[in-house]
Amino acid sequence: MADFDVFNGDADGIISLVQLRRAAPRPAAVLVTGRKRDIALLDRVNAGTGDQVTVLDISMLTNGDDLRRILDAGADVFYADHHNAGDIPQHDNLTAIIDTSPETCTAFLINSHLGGRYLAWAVTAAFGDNFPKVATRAAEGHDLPLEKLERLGTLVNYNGYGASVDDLHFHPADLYDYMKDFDTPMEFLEERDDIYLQLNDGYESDMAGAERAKVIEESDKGFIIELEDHAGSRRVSGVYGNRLARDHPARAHAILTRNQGSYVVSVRAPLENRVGADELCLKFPTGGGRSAAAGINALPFDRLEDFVHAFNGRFAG
Ligand SMILES: [Mn+2]
Repeated sequence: MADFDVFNGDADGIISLVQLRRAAPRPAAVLVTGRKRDIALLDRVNAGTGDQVTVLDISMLTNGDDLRRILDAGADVFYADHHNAGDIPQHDNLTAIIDTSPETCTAFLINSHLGGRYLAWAVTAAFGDNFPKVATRAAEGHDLPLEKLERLGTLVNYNGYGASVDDLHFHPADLYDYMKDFDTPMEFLEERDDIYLQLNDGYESDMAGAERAKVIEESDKGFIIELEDHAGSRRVSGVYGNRLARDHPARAHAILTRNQGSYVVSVRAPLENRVGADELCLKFPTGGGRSAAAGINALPFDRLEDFVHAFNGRFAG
């Protein structure tokens, strides 16, 4: 009998698991995670009868074949997510909490599942996943240090971005390991400020680099930039996109970063109307995501013009 904890390596994925394992520890679980964009995680799981597989914050659409394989092999699966799920298999061994509404994230699905026991963690994750309104609303009346939680969520989310795990400050499994021992993010911040400071220093210097980006397209409806070609840009692109989105809520954003002969593209729909990002990205091979935030893993250089055209068609038209 084995346990597998499979989770996205961003703030939402890591903190969803922190909450679940505070409530129900599984110390021997095999941790399966990676960068934020490594979402085809279930293909690494070989589970069968008697095994328990927990899957958090990765699309069931992407992982559907492996989910069916694991269910057919007899394992029990608990699956919580807010990405496009496709057809949810009907199976006695599957418990699925799927909600693709643009106003929730996986950590809040887990928060509800646990009756709000670790709300401060869920609030941190929601900030990290760029749901500031959800986070603030849920925190009302709870006397939480919102600025600190927002910063921590942002930093943990930032840590998930990179072209490979080598780009990251911490492997997401390690970051989970450091956080899982604390009932609240406030306790974590108090005990492990070494981790906080390392992330914060990296973030500050990477963000300073992003300010020097090359502007490809700029209007009051949309903004496309290309970051400089180095690891810091690959780490900061998603978080920088979130900041631009918040500073310019009526505008859609696309951030391009060069990686091994193509662009990694990160798209944010306007905060004021959080739809269309997935629709745009799905027009290109290796594209995917949610209506509010989506991406393309490898956009060939010679498709840049097509992309700018499609972006304008979707958001600036
Ligand atoms: Mn998420």
